[in-house]
Amino acid sequence: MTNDHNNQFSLPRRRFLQGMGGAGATALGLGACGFPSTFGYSGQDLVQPPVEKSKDGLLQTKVVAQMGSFNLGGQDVYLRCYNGRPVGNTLDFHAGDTVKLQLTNKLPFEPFAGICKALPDEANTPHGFNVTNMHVHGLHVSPKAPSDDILLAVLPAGGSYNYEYHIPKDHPPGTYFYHAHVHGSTAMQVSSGMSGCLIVRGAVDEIPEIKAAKEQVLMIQTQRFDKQGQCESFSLLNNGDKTYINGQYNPVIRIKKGEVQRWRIVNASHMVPFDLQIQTYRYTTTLPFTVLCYDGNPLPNTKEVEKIRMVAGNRVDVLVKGFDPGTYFLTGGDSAGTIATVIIEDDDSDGDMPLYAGPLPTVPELTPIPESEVTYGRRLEFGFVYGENAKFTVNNKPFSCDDPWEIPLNSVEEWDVYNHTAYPHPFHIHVNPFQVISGGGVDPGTWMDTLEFPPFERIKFRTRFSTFTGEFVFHCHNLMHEDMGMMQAVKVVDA
Ligand SMILES: [Cu+2]
Repeated sequence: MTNDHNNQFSLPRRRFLQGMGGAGATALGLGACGFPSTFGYSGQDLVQPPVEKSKDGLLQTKVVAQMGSFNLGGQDVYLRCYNGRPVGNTLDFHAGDTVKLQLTNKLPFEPFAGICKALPDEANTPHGFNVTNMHVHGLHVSPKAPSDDILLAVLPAGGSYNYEYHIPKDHPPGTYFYHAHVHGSTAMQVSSGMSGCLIVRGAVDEIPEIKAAKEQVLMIQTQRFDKQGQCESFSLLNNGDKTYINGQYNPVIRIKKGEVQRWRIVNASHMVPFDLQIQTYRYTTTLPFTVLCYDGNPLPNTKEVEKIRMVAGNRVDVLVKGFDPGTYFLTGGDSAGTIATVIIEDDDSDGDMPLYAGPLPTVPELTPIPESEVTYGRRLEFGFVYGENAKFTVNNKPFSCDDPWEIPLNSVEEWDVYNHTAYPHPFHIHVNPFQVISGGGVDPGTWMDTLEFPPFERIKFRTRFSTFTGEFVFHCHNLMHEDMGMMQAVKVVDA
């Protein structure tokens, strides 16, 4: 099941098989409900990941990074995961809350020199697959430990770290996600499923028509594994294969006639872009999405679209209404294009729910940035160095801990980024969202934290380095590229 649309480069074959006992392969040949799996139809209703909610302003949770045995799309697998499941628990809290997250690493032991101690070549070669840490993708929180510091490592075979995130009161309410982010093992771990949904609640959630909608989390992942159900080879990650939602292959999402649901969709793939569309077989009818938020950032007004493009790392909050009963398909996944089957049931017992369309509450942090506010402009370039030891670069250098760019707090910058390669490189920056000026396939003015970045194109955006000092990174969210060097640190300092 390999394809070539995302077969973006070939790597020297490296295999890391030592010490990996585990579940043997079971070629079932049958889908979970007895259909031959070649039909690509599992028939199971979509199951939500377990939800943990904040109480009195506090959410305390424990996340265990471990090897897990479970079944994915008919195959028994043995993969790196959180708490033994294909997808992490959903963490549901309000702007203004505190989240305390204890991460324990129970992956098998391996020696590790430290993220910043490896030699440059080693640092930018995939390695340390059992070393982990935590990143809260898109959250506007401090990058300093014990908050969102991705330069610290939690060592395998029992290491532990207590993260603490203080969510600002005016944090944009929407959908975010958490995932592993140790440079060298990010792609391996995220691909294998080490991610979970984050829900930040705020004013948007109080609009009556939105509040009334049943919520569904759609964590879309692209686990990769060999015939034994394991993934110990970095090059395996480059293959195309199935797309999963919440650890299920082609599950059924049911909507009653007249019902409105709110879907929180996360592209938690390590690299695959999705073009999501809900349509009937033969594409005769399409069910529109009403977009509330891109990357957790509420739009000024809802927007109705037929198709949603999501690169790895993007999230979208949408309303979906069941109009005409029938069977639809959520398409736009990887090699096997259907991600889910959507059944609109001929049952209007819950009545005709209004589909909200109109303005959404504004968030101060997302006030548009006029040119007059910009204090500094940068041009930068994403590149690729060919050769035996191929590297992905930012301004001609693969990642190093030694040269963070210093940026004074409260700077407002305009970045003009050029993709000087033949590969797409979804651009992602931590801590602060940015407002798109041009490029990236979104409307100018949209606030994002991850942006499509096609080959030989430019993206331009403005961003405020507000609220938080400390060191964090921007990088390519094709996490294979990140592990191979396409990352740069910035350090926001007191002015
Ligand atoms: Cu890239």
